[in-house]
Amino acid sequence: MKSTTIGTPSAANEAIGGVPQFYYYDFASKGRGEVIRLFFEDAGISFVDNRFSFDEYNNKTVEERAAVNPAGSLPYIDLNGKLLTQSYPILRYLARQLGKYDGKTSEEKYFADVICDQALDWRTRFVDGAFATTKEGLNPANDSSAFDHHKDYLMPKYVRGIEKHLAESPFTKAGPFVLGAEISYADFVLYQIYHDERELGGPVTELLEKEAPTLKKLVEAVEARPRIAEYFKSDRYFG
Ligand SMILES: N[C@@H](CCC(=O)N[C@@H](CS)C(=O)NCC(=O)O)C(=O)O
Repeated sequence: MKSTTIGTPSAANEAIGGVPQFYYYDFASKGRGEVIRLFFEDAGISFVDNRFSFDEYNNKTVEERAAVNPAGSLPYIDLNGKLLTQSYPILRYLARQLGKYDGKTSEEKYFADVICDQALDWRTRFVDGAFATTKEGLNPANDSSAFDHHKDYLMPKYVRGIEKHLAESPFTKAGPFVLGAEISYADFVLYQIYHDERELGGPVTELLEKEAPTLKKLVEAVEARPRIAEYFKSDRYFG
């Protein structure tokens, strides 16, 4: 496992209760875990980035995995002995500890959750297309037909649905983010599935250009966040 300390402890670390030990696959800058890294970067949270190679994690026993996460999956966080699991609940928890990134009213929180859920469905389909989860663990799929179907039908279906939702929302209309001028955790979730589609060769950028102007604006606004732009240029970012 590779372990790297990122950043220096800040007021944001104090607000969340320390410097998190973060555990995920060594999957460049992709995947569910990367959403949490983006959040850490944007919020100025120092963390220890622990990266398992696929073989290392796949070779762990069920008991070893369940000892830190009952679901046996990655990512998870150890925050001074407190184990946090499930990527989107982790984001919401951290957002609430910080008192930002989560919307202020019930209406705002609801809309961030609505968009997060659709991005979650999109990612599940993406992973089902591009990877195989078997008793040997998580590995790239050895047959490309499921990913072809994903790129041709499922990915455009999710992009069009999310675009419609965003374009019709009074919050996103004020833009550029899901909840308007202030970024929320849902923006990182949405950004990262776009990023991973793009990096794995899906025609998502062209689709955003032609059919999803609201989502395109949101993606550009995430990339323009000063700390995120700095991160993408740094040697911490692996594509
Ligand atoms: N709902 C979970 C899903 C986690 C998940 O499926 N993680 C994948 C990697 S992105 C994994 O660990 N797969 C292997 C497994 O579940 O055994 C979350 O968001 O954290």
